[in-house]
Amino acid sequence: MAIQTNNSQDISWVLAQIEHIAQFGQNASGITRLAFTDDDLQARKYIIELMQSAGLAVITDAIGNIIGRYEPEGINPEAATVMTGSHLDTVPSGGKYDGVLGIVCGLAAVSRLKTRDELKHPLEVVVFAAEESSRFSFATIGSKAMAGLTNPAVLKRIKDHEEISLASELEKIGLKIDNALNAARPANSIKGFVELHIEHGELLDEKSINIGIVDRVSAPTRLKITVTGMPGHSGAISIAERQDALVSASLIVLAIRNIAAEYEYKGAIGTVTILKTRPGAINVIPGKVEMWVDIRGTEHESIVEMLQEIKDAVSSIADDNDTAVAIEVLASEKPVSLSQNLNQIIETVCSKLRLSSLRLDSRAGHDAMNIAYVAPAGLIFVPCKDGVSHNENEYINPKDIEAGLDVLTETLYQLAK
Ligand code: HGY
Ligand code: MN
Ligand code: MN
Ligand code: MN
Repeated sequence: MAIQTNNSQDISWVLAQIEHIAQFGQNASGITRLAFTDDDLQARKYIIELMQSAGLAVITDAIGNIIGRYEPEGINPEAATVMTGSHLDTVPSGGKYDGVLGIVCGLAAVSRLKTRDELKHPLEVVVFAAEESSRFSFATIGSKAMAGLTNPAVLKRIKDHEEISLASELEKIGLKIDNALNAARPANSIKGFVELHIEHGELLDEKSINIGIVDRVSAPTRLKITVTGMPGHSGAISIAERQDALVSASLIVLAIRNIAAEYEYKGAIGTVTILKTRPGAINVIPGKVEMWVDIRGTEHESIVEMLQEIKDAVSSIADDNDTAVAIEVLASEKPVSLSQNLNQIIETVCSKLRLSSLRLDSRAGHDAMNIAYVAPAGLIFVPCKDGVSHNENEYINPKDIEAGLDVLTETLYQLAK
């Protein structure tokens, strides 16, 4: 059942909720709460309880986003919504703050604003479904659908590594993937969206800055590279005769790392994050290697240039090692600039609260990058200790959470009054 401290507006309630939600998917090496798994469904159920006990009207939309809505008395029912929120799903062995911070602080901020009058807009807190690409290798599924950026044919092809489809996971919660388009919000129905999130990075912590205000959000380009050689007896084939797919793949991993090191100060970066060898037997020369590459960037030109350099390097390595190679582009999203007007409001709120702030780019992707297509969107960062995230040791100092909650509350108030 929900933990209820005396009021859901204060920081002790926020910290207690973060700890409580961390239990869903907690394992020996962090938190693994992948989208629509039982742990995620339990966490979703808990948040719905929290929203209901906070007096919000709760619905689940056609793609599985959970929306808690507060409608102040006497407002124009057509008034556009002021929205906040983030995600509940995690990466494998992730931390307790990534995503959850934005949801719990969103609820606390709405609880604070309920006590204020002069509100002229409804407030919504959203749990975006399947934000992390960890399960389906497809990022921000829920907020893409809300922003109308979804293609049903693409959604129907989405499967996880065990071939379980997104469609069947949605059915588990009573949703039909054919209806996913209904999650799209009508134009101008969202007055503004503000997400509070841990900085995936060390900048604020290193510079001892209280608040990050995000100007641009990196978007992912993702590749699947398949290297094909010739399997053979690992004891019987001479080195010169081999077509060893893993040797080519290893050189490709290093080449991508070196190219990324060249581009990281030009607004793009790339990482080989998953590698599978076939047949994976100790006495067989690997005949096939599949690898997945995660490219992020805020400069579209640099991403295009880096991609070309990677393609050139991959084909020459494959040739030199007598192996074949195929590159499949799985995703290619454009970097997104967030609302300068909204960032101005956030900056003014920070100075009124005597908090230091820094404009920065987000090297990670976030739901805000999709909502930015249909509404002014803002993304507020709080310092991430030593820049460690997507890791069980992810940590935010409670005083930074408090500052983030104050800035979120006042920014939402500026939009909703
Ligand atoms: O992968 C990301 O950029 C974010 O953590 N969803
Ligand atoms: Mn994340
Ligand atoms: Mn996140
Ligand atoms: Mn996010």
